[in-house]
Amino acid sequence: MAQHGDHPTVGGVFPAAFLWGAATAAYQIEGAVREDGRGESIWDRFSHTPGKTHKGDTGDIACDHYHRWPEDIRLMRELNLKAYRFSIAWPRILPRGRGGVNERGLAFYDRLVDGLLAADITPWVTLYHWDLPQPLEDAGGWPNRSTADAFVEYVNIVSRRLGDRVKNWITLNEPWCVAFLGYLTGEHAPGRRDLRAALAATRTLLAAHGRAVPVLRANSAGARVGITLNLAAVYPASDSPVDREAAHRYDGFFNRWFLDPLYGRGYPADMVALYGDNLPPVPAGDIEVAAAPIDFLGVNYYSPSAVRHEPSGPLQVGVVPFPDAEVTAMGWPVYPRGLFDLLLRLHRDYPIGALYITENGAAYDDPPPANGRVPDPRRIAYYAGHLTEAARAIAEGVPLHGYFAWSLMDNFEWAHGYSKRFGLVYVDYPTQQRTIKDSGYWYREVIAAGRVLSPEAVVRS
Ligand code: IFM
Repeated sequence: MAQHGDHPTVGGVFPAAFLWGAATAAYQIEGAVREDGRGESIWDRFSHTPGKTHKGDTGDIACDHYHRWPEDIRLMRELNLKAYRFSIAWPRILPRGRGGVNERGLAFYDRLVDGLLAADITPWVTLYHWDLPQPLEDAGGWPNRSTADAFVEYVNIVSRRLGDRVKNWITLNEPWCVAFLGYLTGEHAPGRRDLRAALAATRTLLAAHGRAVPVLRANSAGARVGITLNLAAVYPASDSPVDREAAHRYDGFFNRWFLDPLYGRGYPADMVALYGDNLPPVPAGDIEVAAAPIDFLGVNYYSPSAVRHEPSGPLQVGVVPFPDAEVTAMGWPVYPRGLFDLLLRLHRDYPIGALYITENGAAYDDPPPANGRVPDPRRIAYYAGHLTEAARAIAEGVPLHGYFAWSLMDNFEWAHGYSKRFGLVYVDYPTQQRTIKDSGYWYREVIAAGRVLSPEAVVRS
């Protein structure tokens, strides 16, 4: 059998302590939505509303991870993962959103965490990956400030229970998506379309994050606490001053709106002016709360954005096709250099300290397994390209300490349902059979070698 040593390094080399992992999220994989006392989430409601998801797909069964987690941990071991990032389903813990703790929900995550630790895999827990309890949405959702109080209560309960064993905490996953896809474009649950509500949601999310940080520190000795943002690598479509200004506004909308408050600068003045009356007043103290010191920033990066000035719309920006880039099955341009540019920019512009790539990956139309194999060369190329750029950023001095592939396995891709496959592991949904794709075998060798190997380094056992 070929060993990884036989394969040439095509990209960079990673430090020995670099953390290698893969990520998932509760609603995307767990299924068992009505089991053991779990309450309804906004994604249950949304996906069961006709017309909201591809073919009406729901997370009712998903990857049945709620029952198959021991097998999934075995897969993680086979992939050589050192860390696993997963999220806790708030409605399993507090079915009504607040009050009335569901012991069986906590017990599930107890089992999962213990299973991971027994397998020598470090748990990285995301506390909110989009499955708000529906009763909290009925009470106003994220635009309502009291949702921050509810989040802090929930974080307190989870971290008191798991904080002795979980030491890496991510408060929120991609608050931009929560606020703008959930409350402005309506593509995601709860499907509202209201700029004022979306901006109010960002305000609550940042306060919720900041207030959760000391709670996590109090309940989990030695905890390392961070937040995960989906950040855009923004490029002006041309060198014209108007396109450059449009790119700056888009950066404000996507990146600075979260980064500036998190790192103590408050909301960016240009965006505050642009949003005008649509921005609800920011309560006194919120700016300080949002800037609670954190230990790392999680970065989710998939693709770049080329932006030009467009006269219509509140932001006056238009996203145009990225030049000369192939696209994934999501239609997202592949541009690994964007990851390098983004990491360097973060390191240069903000006092961030440690960075982790908490998601990176690609959906492709994989063939079903044949003879136990799923060849996915384009995904391997995607990973190789992005890891090469990550290594280059480290060589330039960026304190990047780890990388989580998205995703461990194919799963419920939100409004796209099961039509998009991001996994290192193929899931045949009717049988729930899992098959490690070639990219999974390749990633395993990369982890063992600590360097980016050629695509031929697919060692199957
Ligand atoms: O599947 C999602 C994940 O839940 C959040 N980040 C982007 C991924 C791919 O769209």
